[in-house]
Amino acid sequence: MIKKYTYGKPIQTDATVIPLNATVGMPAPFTVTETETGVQFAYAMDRDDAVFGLGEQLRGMNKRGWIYESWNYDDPSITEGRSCLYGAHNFILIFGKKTFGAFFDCGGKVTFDIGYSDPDLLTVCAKDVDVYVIEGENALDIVKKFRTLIGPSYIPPKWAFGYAQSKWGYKCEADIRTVYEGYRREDIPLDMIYLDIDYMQDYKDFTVNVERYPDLPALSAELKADGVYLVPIIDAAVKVQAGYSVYEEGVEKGYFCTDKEGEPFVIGVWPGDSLLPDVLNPAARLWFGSQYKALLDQGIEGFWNDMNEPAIFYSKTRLQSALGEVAKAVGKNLQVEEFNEVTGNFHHLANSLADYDSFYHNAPDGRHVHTDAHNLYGYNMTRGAAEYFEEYAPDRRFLLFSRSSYIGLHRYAGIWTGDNCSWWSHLKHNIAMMPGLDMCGFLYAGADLGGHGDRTTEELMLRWLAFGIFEPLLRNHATQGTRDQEFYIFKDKKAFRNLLGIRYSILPYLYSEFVTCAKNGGMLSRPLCFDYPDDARARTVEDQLLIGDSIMIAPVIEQNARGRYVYVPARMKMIRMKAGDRYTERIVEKGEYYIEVPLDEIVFFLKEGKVMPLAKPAKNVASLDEEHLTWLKFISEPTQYRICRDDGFSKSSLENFETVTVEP
Ligand code: MIG
Repeated sequence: MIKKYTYGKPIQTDATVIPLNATVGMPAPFTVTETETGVQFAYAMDRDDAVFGLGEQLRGMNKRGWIYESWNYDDPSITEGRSCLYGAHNFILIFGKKTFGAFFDCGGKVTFDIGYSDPDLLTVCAKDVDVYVIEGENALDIVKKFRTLIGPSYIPPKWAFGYAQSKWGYKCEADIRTVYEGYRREDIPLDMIYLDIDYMQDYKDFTVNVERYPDLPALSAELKADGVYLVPIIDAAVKVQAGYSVYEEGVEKGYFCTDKEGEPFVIGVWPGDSLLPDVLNPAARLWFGSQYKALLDQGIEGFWNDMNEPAIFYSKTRLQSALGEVAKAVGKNLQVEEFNEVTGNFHHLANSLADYDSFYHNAPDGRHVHTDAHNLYGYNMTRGAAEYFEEYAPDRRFLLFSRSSYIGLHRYAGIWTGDNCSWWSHLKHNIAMMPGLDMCGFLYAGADLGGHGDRTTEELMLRWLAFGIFEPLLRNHATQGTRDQEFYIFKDKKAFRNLLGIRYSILPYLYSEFVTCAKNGGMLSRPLCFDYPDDARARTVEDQLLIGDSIMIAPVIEQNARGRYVYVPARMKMIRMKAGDRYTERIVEKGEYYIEVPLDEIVFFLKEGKVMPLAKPAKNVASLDEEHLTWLKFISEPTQYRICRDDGFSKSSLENFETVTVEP
């Protein structure tokens, strides 16, 4: 049962796909009060209630005990004390005495105080918002109802489930070849190499620097023939430069965001002075999407969209005024207060509210100041590309994912979770974030494996990989200037080869489960309590996950650990894998165990009554042999499994499932 309530005049977000009439009255079980800035929804939590959801957010799986903001933000240092990240996923699931879901559909800022101000009180504050209260039989049923409301999830081509190497710092064709050859030389699987902003000419979207990449189509074709795809980045802002067609055409058509007076609003990001395409205007959105053709025509089939919160280093106007203030101080003997004032001009240039308050969108439902539609920007930038791909090749699936997002984007693309660090705490955070993302429809998702900022270690890489092989988006990415973290540079290459090989062995399972969940609103990763709701202990487990219908994982997330304690909520079969075709199994009863997990092994648990297909390890998705599958099984009677037999590329073949009966 879903009920909708409307407060104020919400902006059209297109988050939902099923039209509902608003109900009059209280959105029980919330109580509502008007505040100076909008409306507050309150719910008194029971002592043992857990609160899940919020997708890409900070802290644990259970969100209780902190205050969160939905305000898409380019955060170069993700630490525990913060309140917002790159996405706004305003769905929460209260799990406990009363289990129910709520979605706060609003393009602007929303605050979730989940036991921060008062440990037992949940409050949500917003302005101009549609609230959906969702009831159902149990947690998963509520999630499924919500997902029906917001529509099915994006499904990328199958090769996007392979392993990807990325780094900001690969500058030219030779660098790409080094990576490709490194993986091939050490016989470590590889499906994708990413191109960061250095492939562009002067950071101009949809251009290629031909000195660095003399023949991108040839390079792309050559690598693709060996199953390796090139995936370039696209930034949100467009460089201001005479003669640059995207800039000139956009200005001529009035497709960029404007200031109060209707003049293009100039910001500074990587290309220097730049303009933001007005992606809330459907015509401008599709026009921006159609620019991807320049790269599609060169054989590119996948993209990652960056800087689309939108991130702003500075606005031209405010930078000029800051520089003016500094100029006035030149040669002066400044008192401390004056010094603070002068330098303060520079402290808040990036991503400032003053700037977000200064430009406008021409949306179908009117002209909006950006602040009110802020969280919809990255969503619509990415949607534009997806809408164009549909025109370009209607039945073809392209790889597309975004940094910034809002619920609704999940129908068009995936996301990655932004600039994490090579910290053990961020590995743990990665695990905690996955179920929230799944609840909100973002199934094709993942974090920068090994960490984006700071210095990784071989041990952290291996442990992160041992978790990452269960995540749909498996990409090793790091920022410029950090220690190299390509797998082939580490000492124990065999360990990387074997662990990553297991990803390909479990791919028939992961992929079938993914496609099923994307279509029917299921969750690929779930907190333990979703499957074991009456188990009080299961509700507190923050570092184990159920993955798909058959298995549970318990990754090692501590430095120098030889293993870890695992809570087994029911009788299961423990699988210890050295490689996809080399493993041992042992039945474990419900309880807590210390499990040894060497760095070059993966341990996971098969639920009783379930089976799981296994393929032989492969060097990439293209060469995966899915005809000769073996089965992991913990069954006493013949058991059916639905395996996806699509062609990996088309939308129409996604209907092809084969039901296999596995004998005990
Ligand atoms: O201001 O393109 O999150 O993955 O490597 C930084 C350079 C811009 C941020 C992305 C990161 C990417 C980087 N980008």
